[in-house]
Amino acid sequence: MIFDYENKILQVKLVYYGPAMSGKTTSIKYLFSYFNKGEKLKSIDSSVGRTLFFDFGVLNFKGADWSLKFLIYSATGQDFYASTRPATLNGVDGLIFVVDSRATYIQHNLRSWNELRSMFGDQIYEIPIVISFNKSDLIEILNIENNQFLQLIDLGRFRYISINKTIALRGQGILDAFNKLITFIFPQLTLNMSLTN
Ligand SMILES: Nc1nc2c(ncn2[C@@H]2O[C@H](COP(=O)(O)OP(=O)(O)O)[C@@H](O)[C@H]2O)c(=O)[nH]1
Ligand SMILES: [Mg+2]
Repeated sequence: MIFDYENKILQVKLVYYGPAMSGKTTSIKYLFSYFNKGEKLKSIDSSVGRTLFFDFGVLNFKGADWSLKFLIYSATGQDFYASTRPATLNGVDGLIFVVDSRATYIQHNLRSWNELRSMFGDQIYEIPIVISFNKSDLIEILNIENNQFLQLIDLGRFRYISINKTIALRGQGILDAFNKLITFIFPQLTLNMSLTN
């Protein structure tokens, strides 16, 4: 978090993290289009539509006194580009971990989670995190594998954690997840502030 006292701007860094193809870009695209800022989101895609480096965009909210500037990134799941990830995660204020909820993806989810964990060590327990079980249109209820995932990541150790179901394709749950994360970071904040530029 960066405080710009002169201009009264608080800069906050949020990262959508998770395995390749879990729905990070779809989630961020929905978020930006919801705030009518679709054109502000930059995605660097390959010819097959995967995010090669990251998505990046800025959302500005004008408060009564201070303004909030959210820098929003997604971190790629591709192993080949693993070296771009630590820079993206540097100084992060909150994470949305996007899980592919389908049972057969548990290993992908766990591998991505362990990667994340290895970059933060025990510091991860201090970072506000929302876990989004995405593609929940493709499952009936949270399955055994999803529950296994939650057990393996040791939920009880986190200071701020929330479990959320999303269907990024339809925008379902995306705003809730975002609001939850913001509330963890700023417990006093009500996000009915108006958007600027
Ligand atoms: N059925 C379904 N498909 C989704 C959902 N979210 C994303 N997808 C699809 O999953 C694929 C990967 O999504 P993308 O956002 O590019 O994943 P990323 O690699 O994590 O950025 C795309 O074909 C999306 O349309 C969802 O909630 N349900
Ligand atoms: Mg992507």
